[in-house]
Amino acid sequence: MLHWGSDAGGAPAKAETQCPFCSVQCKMTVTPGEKGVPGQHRTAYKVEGVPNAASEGRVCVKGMNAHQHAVHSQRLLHPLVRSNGELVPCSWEEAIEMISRRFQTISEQYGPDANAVYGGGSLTNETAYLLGKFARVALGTRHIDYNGRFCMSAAASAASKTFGIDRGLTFRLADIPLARCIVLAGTNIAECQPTLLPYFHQAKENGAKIVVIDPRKTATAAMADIHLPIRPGTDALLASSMLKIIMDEGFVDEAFVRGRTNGYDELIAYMSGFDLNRAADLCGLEAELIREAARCYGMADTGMILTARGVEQQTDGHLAVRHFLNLVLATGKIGREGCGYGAVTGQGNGQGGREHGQKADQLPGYRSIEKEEDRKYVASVWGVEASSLPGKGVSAYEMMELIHQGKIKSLFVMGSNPVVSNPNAGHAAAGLKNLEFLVVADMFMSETARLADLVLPVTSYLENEGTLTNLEGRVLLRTAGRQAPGETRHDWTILCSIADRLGKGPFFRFNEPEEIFNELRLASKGGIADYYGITYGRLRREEGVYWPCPSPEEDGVGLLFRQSFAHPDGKAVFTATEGERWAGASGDYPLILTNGRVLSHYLTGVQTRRSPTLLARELENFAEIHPLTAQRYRIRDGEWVEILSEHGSFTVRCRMKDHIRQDTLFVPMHWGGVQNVNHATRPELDPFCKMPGFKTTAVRIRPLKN
Ligand SMILES: Nc1nc2c(c(=O)[nH]1)N[C@H]1C(S)=C(S)[C@@H](COP(=O)(O)OP(=O)(O)OC[C@H]3O[C@@H](n4cnc5c(=O)[nH]c(N)nc54)[C@H](O)[C@@H]3O)O[C@H]1N2
Ligand SMILES: Nc1nc2c(c(=O)[nH]1)N[C@H]1C(S)=C(S)[C@@H](COP(=O)(O)OP(=O)(O)OC[C@H]3O[C@@H](n4cnc5c(=O)[nH]c(N)nc54)[C@H](O)[C@@H]3O)O[C@H]1N2
Ligand code: SF4
Ligand SMILES: [Mo]
Repeated sequence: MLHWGSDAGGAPAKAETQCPFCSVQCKMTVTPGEKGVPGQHRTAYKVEGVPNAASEGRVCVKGMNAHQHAVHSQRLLHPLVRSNGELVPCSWEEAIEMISRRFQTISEQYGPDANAVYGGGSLTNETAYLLGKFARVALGTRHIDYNGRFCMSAAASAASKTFGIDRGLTFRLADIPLARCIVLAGTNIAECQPTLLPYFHQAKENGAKIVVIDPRKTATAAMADIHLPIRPGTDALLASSMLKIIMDEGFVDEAFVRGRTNGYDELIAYMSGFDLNRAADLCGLEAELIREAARCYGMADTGMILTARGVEQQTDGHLAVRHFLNLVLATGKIGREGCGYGAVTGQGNGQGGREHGQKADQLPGYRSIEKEEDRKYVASVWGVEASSLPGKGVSAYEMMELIHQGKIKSLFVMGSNPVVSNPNAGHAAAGLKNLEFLVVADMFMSETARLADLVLPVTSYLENEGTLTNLEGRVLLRTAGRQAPGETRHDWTILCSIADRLGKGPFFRFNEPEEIFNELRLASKGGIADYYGITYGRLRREEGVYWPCPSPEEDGVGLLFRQSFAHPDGKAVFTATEGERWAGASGDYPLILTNGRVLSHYLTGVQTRRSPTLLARELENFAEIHPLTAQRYRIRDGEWVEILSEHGSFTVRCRMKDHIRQDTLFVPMHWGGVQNVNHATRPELDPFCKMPGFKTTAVRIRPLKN
C-alpha cells in the first residue's frame, strides 16, 4: 500500500507538517527517500525545518526524529477487541456497534453520567472541540476532562482570575529579545522548548539579565545570571519575598497599580508582617541572592516572568502563580513591548486543547458551562436545547476517584496515557481495571490501551490534518502528507461514526476538518478565546493567526493588555491569599522527590520510546541525586535504587549530579512499569484548580542489592 502522497512524477512527495510534540509547534517537511537502495534496509527520511514566525526554521532532536514513531512497525492498524482476555482484531463495524451498545446500556442502567470521556492536549483543535460536543450532545454526560488538568490548570486558572483571560504568553515570542530582565521560574526551556532558546540568547545579547528559579542547575540555568536553587514547593514564598524587596526599595509602579489594578491595599496589608529572613530560610536560599534577583527584575525598564510546571504542579500551584503575577502587576511590567507574563504551555495543542470544551466546566471559546447565556449561545450553534446540556463535571484525577467509587462505569480515552501520567499511578490503573468498559483511541498499545476492552487505531500527525494553537496563542494549520496506514482512522471521524450510531448523526455531519473548524469559529464567536476571524484560507496564507481574532478582516492580538485587562472593569487583580504550603519531607521520608523531563523523550514516552534515535539517547529511567546525598545512603553512581513514598515505589538507576540540591531527587516521567515515578507521587490536589502536587513528594531511597 502506498503510504505517502506522490508528486507529479510519481516520486514520494514532501510532507509539510508540524512537530507532534511540544507547544512551539515547529514547522517542518518530511521527505521519504528512495526505497531499495542497496545496503539500506529502511527508507531514509529527510527532515527539514521550515521558516515561520515562531520556530524560525529550527527543529530540535525530537522533531528531527518524530517520523520514526509514525512509521514504526508497532503502529496499531486494526481495531482490537478483548475476547477471552486477549485483544484480537475486529472490524470497525463491530467496534462502533459495540461502543454505542455499551454506552447506551450503561447510560440506561446507571444514568448518562456513568459514561466518561478523557481527552488530551495533543489532539487538534477540531478533535478537542468535537470531543467536548461528543460528551455533551452524543453521550449527554457531564464527565469529560483531559490531561491538561495535570499540565496547564494552575497557570490557566491564575491568569483567568488575575487578567480575565488565559493565554499562555501574554506577549509575542518576538518580544522576548526586548526584555531587560527575564525570570524563568520552574521552566526548563533548554530541554522542553529548545527551539525557543535563541530568543533568550538574543535578549542576553541585547543586555538582558536572566534569573532562573529551579532546584537544579539545568541547561536553562546555565544561561542564567542569577540561579536560585529553591527548595521544591516554596515558590509562592519566594515570589512574596521578591515583592517585599520591590516594595521596600521603591520599585513599585504606583501609577500602573492605581490606574490598572484592584486589590493593592489588601496586598499591602498582607505583606506588612512579612519576614524575609524566615521566608528565605524556608526556601532554602540566601536572602541576599533573593534580593539580587528582586532588584534585577524591579530595576529593569522592561521585564518578563515565565512559569512552568515547577511552580505550577504543586498543591498551591494556583496561588504560587498568582504571587508571581503580583510581581508583574506591582512593577507594571505588562501590556507593553518587552514585558509580560508567560505560562510556558506544554503539549503541542496544550493551548487550543484548553479552550474549546474538553474541560469539565467549559464550553467552546473558553465559555462556561455554568453560565446560562454561554449555554444558550453554544446550544444555539449546536442546534440543541440549552436545558439538554449537562452541567459541570469533575477534574481528571477526580474522575479516577469516581471510577473507584463505581460512579463512572465506562471511560473513553483519546490522546492520553493515564496509567502512567496520573499521580499515584497504581490507584489509576486499579480503577481502570474495574471499569465495565474502557475504550482507548491511540496509535500504539500504550500502558492504558493494554487494559482496554476495545482499542481504536488512529492516524498520526503525518496523516491527520487540523489546527493547533502554540504557546503564544498563534493558531497554525498542520497539513497531512501521508496516507492513513492500515485501517487507522482520524480521531474526529471516529467520533462522528459513534455519534451517528448513537442516533446523533445530524449534529456530527463533517466531511473535512475545515468544516469542524468553521463550526468551532462560530461556537467561539464573542467568547474569551474568539477564533471567529481565523479561517483555513488565512492560515494557509499567513504564518498563523493569534487569537483573540473576532473578525476575518482583523489581525489577531499578539501583545495583550495594552490598554486594559479582560475583566469587565478592565483592571487586573492582585491576590492577598496565603496558600497552604506543602508540609515537606521528614521522618521516614526525608527526601523531596521532584520530577519532569529530559530533552529526548516526550511525556509518557509512548511515541519517543518508539523512535530508535531518541531511545538510544536515554534507554531507561534514572534518579538524579547529589553525590553527598548518595554517600549518606551508601549509593554508588549507576546503582539501582528503590524510591519509596507513602503511596508506592519505583526502581531506577542513580545518576550522581552535583547540580541538584542535596535534599532533592529528580526523576523523569517518561517511563511506565516499575520505572514509573508516578507510582510514588502523591494524589493531593490544589483546591483552586485540581492540579496534583506532582513536583513534591516525601520519599526515602534505598540501594537494591545486586
Ligand atoms: N523534551 C520534552 N519537552 C517537553 C515535554 C517532554 O515531555 N519532553 N513535555 C511538554 C509538556 S506537556 C510540558 S507541560 C512542558 C513542561 O516543561 P517544564 O515545566 O519546563 O518541565 P519540567 O521538567 O516538568 O519542570 C521544569 C523544571 O521545574 C523544576 N522544579 C521541580 N520542582 C520545582 C519547584 O518546586 N520549584 C521550581 N521553581 N522548580 C521546580 C525541575 O527541576 C525542572 O527543571 O514541556 C513540554 N516539552
Ligand atoms: N510525575 C509527573 N507526572 C506528570 C507530569 C510531570 O511533570 N510529572 N506532567 C503531567 C503533564 S504536564 C502532562 S501534559 C501529562 C501528559 O500525560 P499523558 O496524558 O499520558 O500524555 P502522553 O504521554 O502524551 O499520552 C498521549 C497518548 O496519546 C497518544 N496520542 C498522541 N497523539 C495522539 C492523537 O492525535 N490522537 C490520539 N487518539 N492519541 C494520540 C500517544 O500515543 C500516547 O499514548 O502528564 C502529567 N504527568
Ligand atoms: S519538540 Fe518542540 S521544539 Fe522540538 S521540534 Fe518539536 S515542537 Fe519544536
Ligand atoms: Mo504538560
